Amino acid sequence: MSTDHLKIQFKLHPVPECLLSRNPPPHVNSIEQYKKLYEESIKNPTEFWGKLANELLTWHTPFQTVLSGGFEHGDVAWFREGQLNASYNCLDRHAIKNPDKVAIIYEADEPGQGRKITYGELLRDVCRFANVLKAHGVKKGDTVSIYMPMVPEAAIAILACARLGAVHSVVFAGFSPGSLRDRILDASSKIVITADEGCRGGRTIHTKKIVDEALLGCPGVEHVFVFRRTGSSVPFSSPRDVWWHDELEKHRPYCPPEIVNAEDPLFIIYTSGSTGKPKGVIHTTGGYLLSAAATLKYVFDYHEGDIMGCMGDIGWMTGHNCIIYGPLANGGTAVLFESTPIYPTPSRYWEVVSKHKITQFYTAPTAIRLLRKFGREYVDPHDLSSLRVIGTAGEPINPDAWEWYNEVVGRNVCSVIDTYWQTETGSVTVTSFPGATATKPGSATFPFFGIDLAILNPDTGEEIETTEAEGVLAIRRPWPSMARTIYNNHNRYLDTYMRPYKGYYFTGDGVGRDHDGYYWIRGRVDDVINVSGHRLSTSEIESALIMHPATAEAAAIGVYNEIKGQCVQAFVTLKPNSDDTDVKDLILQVRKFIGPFAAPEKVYIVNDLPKTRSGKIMRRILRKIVEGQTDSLGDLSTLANPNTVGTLIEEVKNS
Ligand code: 6R9
Repeated sequence: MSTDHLKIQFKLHPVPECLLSRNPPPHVNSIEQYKKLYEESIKNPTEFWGKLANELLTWHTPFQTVLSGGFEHGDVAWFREGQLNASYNCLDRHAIKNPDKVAIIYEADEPGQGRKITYGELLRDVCRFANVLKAHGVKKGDTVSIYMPMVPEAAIAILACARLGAVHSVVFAGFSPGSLRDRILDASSKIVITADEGCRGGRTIHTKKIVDEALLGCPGVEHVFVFRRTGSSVPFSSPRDVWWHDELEKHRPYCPPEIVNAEDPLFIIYTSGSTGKPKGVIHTTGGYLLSAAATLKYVFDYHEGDIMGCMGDIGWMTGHNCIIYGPLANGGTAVLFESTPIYPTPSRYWEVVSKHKITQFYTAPTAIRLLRKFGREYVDPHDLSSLRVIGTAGEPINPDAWEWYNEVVGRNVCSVIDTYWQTETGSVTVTSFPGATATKPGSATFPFFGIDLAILNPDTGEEIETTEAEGVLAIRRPWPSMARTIYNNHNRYLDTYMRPYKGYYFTGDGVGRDHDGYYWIRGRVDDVINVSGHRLSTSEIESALIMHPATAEAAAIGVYNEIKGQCVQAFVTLKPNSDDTDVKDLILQVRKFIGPFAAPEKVYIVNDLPKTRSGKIMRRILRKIVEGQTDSLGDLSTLANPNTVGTLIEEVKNS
């Protein structure tokens, strides 16, 4: 692959002087220190992670073996003899010393309606709810599905599961009944935790109704705990349904933590892959918690008194890590934000920053692009002087959006961090360090501690060893928070991550490395579409479209979109006598089956789809046609029906 484009000189932003002269200084305060620590983490991982695990976590039983196992069989185990409890690490040890310190700042959808929850209160509520779950039969190893709006009770539910050693499976509350059903069934949860309704951006979401619809297909669910968020009357079927507040009152606010093994699962989180149904990624207690704690400390340069403002949803990996486990494991304070960046106005984020004196602010590039469109007049009037580190995750950030974020939000005195990671990596994988790395807008820069990156030639699987390189991104050795398996499908885990390139973990992303060794994440090389940082697979969308009675065949593609990064577009061929099918119905089909965020922006009804002789739809061709690049369609020789291309170009033009 050509690497000429890597020679372009990008503007280098040094670490802002004011950050280096702070007292206390950043945890990593020079590039030399980063290099030294990184080298230690690679040369001597046992010592490096062993030391950090004892520094950042409290163990009930000490571990003796730091790492065993490897990629080949997927039998990686970190801290194997060690025993601990995640909720003890996130709550008790801080609440004992500092019960009045604020753990969670709840910023409700309507400004002014939130509240603050101290470590003492959070511990009591978590214990109470853990006792509720226990009284309903939940025990170590059971799975519990959580489908909740962004309210503190979601955090309480998560930590109550962790307290009992039960495995939580949080499902993003934007998913449809069908998607929720699939995730409850796959996880075999007998318990679901939800709310009557949700509030987001001034709109009401009928959460309980969605759950009820999902549960029509889940006969194994025994109890649904319903938190009252709005108080509206909602369908309620006793004895299956139980009110959160009624139960809570019955129980004592202390519950001893269940001590689990470091390798016992802490949670399942579902994510999309290139094929098949969503994967239930498993994260374990010791390794995951250590990396979550280390990310907050080093990547966000967390110090005592800081306020972490992660705008992501707890239903995604970012929320698990940067709202719950990372901040709380460090005894820090996290903001839990229920609303959107533009409700009630596009100033909302900045009002929240100045109101709560947020020090670390974290969001997705899509939000930055959106707010940039509204203009700096929504940012400028607000006091953002508390900010020190501003970050993004979830998708590549365009250099323009980066510069705007740095100048308008960061006022050139903050560190801007572009953090690359995945649900499967469990914690940040490529990132700059606020006090150490000179940044190049659009580059996630360098690997985090212990992450041994390799760039592979996608065709041969050989490692490209030159500094300048372009290929696919892989990781050479295990790190503590890597996913250990896919729930009930270890073979799929090996097939997806370990087998594509023997000896490596395969990320599924394309990457470049420039002459200075900076990494540039290019995006997915598989059939994963990234809409506003939400991962979707082409096959999920196609399956939804095919369920429509008029659809014969469907193909979904990701197309460049200025705000969302990518949006979904789809091509559909119809069954005979279905010519009166309304495109709106097809779009609705996807909204209904997956969720509103997955709805295609456009559906083209066409005569035929371009296919290889073996019957594979060539989505690459569809993408080029939609993007107007019809003169660079590439090799069409494998097409079974080359004539379709001309017809498709016309059909897209005329639609
Ligand atoms: C944490 C999270 C993972 C995929 C990943 C990649 C893309 C994430 C990125 C980025 C470029 C960044 N991605 N961060 N691409 N720069 N800083 O987002 O997890 O939802 O599993 O998505 O997102 O393509 O493979 P997840």
